Amino acid sequence: MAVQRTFSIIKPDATERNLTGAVNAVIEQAGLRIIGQRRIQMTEDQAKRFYAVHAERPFYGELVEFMTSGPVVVQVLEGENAVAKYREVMGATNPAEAADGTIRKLYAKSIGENSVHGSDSEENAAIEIAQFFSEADIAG
Ligand code: RTP
Ligand code: MG
Repeated sequence: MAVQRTFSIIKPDATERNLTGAVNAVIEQAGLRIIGQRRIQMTEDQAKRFYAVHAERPFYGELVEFMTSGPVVVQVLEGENAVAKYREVMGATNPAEAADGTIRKLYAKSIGENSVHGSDSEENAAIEIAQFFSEADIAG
């Protein structure tokens, strides 16, 4: 399996509860390396563009409002099979369905306020990383 990159966001419900380090500990214990990281306040335009794929979904407005409600930490993760590995480490979208030990089982508040984002494919990972990082801000 090849070394891949994936894109991660520690969402506002987690930064608000001072859980950045706790989330990063789970990521690193899973063998993923944090090779880029920045704390930002997402603008409405950034959040709308990032979640454009969900524009027609009923929760889109709520999602954009949530993602701009406080600071987020955007990250580039690297490791063997990183895209699928991080999805596994995050757990199911709905924390009630997330497996024990996953970030969402440990920390998510609800299906909307679910602490982390992770890319769902290698192609989307590249697009999402490019939205928030230049190569100069990534060091593997
Ligand atoms: P993500 O994109 O954030 O990594 O999460 P995901 O793939 O597990 O879930 P996705 O279907 O892509 O949904 C994106 C985010 O929208 C919010 N959501 N709210 N209220 C709802 O029913 C609902 N469903 C989804 C969550 O914040 C989810 O992570
Ligand atoms: Mg998704």
